Amino acid sequence: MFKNACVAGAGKSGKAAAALLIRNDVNVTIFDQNENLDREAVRKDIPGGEKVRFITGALDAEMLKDIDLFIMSPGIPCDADFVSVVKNANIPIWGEIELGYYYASGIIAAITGTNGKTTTTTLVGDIFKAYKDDSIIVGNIGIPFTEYADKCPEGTLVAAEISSFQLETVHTFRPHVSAVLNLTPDHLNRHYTFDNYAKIKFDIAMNQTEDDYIVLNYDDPEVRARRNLVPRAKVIYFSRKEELSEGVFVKDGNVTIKENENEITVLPLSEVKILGDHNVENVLAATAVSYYMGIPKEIIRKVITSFLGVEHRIEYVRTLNGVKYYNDSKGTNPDAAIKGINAMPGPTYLIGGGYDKKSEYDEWINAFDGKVKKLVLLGETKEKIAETAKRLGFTDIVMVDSLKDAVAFCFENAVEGDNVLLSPACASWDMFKSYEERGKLFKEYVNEL
Ligand code: UMA
Repeated sequence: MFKNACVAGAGKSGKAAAALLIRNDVNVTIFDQNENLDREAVRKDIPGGEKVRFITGALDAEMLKDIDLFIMSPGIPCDADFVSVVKNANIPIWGEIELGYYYASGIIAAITGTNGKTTTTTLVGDIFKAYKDDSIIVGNIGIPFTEYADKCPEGTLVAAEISSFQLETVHTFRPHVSAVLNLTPDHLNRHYTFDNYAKIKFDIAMNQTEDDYIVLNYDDPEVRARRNLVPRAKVIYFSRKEELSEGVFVKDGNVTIKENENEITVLPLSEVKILGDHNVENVLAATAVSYYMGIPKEIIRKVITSFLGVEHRIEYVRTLNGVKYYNDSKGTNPDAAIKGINAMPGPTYLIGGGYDKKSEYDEWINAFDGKVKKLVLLGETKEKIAETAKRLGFTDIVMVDSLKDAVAFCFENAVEGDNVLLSPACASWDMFKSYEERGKLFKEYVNEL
């Protein structure tokens, strides 16, 4: 048992971790590199927070005296300068997911991949809730695992969205069913190489045993090529394009499970309301994860066919003067943004740009496919995206200083039949707290027009 823990990062993840530790009689110190951290505001957000000790700015060995556990928030890179101080003091370093797992008694389905995590996790969580109403949806989706981990009764079904950042600091975390939905380059400023990023994603399976399952995308060559990174779990493939000898796929327009020569028809794709090929993949993955978590197919069908999608993912906002506005703020990397533009039915004013994750934008721009009337750019990456676009022969570009200006420009110029899509291909952290804040502001500006 731990006595004195230090939690690095006073965001959502750190505050929930601190609260769980306090509930379990552990003394908590919060460390945050932001010297101007509003300690009182943080205290208020944590039940029992009046007891929390704070360290801000830099960390030294003396400050860690008596600390026997160090919790890292996902946004802090594992090679941050202060981490060597913690390592030299021989203090175990866990992430918030590992901490939640240590205190949890649920059965976990953990979903990772570059894109589709939020939609798939929401679908899986909704299916769990329809089966057992005390089920929970947690993780990178914006609800820390530690908020619920130690409060759940034995056997609670947990749908967890897990990011590569969170997987860097798990040690014993063992989901019963895991999933890697797809792999395209993302977060390379943190993970340096695509191969390194992909390996971290497969760490979701590192503690799974022969009794567990991992759901993998058969159609994604980068995922399939890494099948050997799964040490023990049984691999269940899903495919949108091929009928598999075993796994989950589309046959005669139906989502179908094939297991030990048995074919089970789950639902007709024609009844699915969320649009696009990427959503067919999310439906197949959610079916596979839920089925191997033991949920009956009738429940899987009922939930999937009534699902209308998640906020900030190609979310319809309103129609004004015949122009349709869509919020795809969760398009935080080029691959996700390609899905956004692919889903547009016609000419589009595309708002892009944001925090620089060292991504390349060529494939995104090549996917414009004659649909983009104007590319409206803002944020840290606007010059880089503009240079790439011009090199590829796309010159219909406008630079703006704010999201509000971007919305105003689109409103003034778009004509009946056009679409306005916020799908930035970048994270939000240069100008906003989160992609949620960016998406909410976009909707606010659009609704004020
Ligand atoms: N901080 C430091 N040093 C750093 C970085 C941050 O001290 O180097 C401090 C900041 O001053 C701040 C706190 O840490 O006080 C912020 O911590 P955080 O960045 O981990 O953010 P949280 O609010 O705790 O949110 C985190 C996840 N954020 C990140 O991974 C960046 C949220 O994922 C997640 O929903 C939440 O925990 C609950 O689990 C967001 C995300 O953008 C949605 N994820 C990335 C993505 O989806 O691409 C991976």
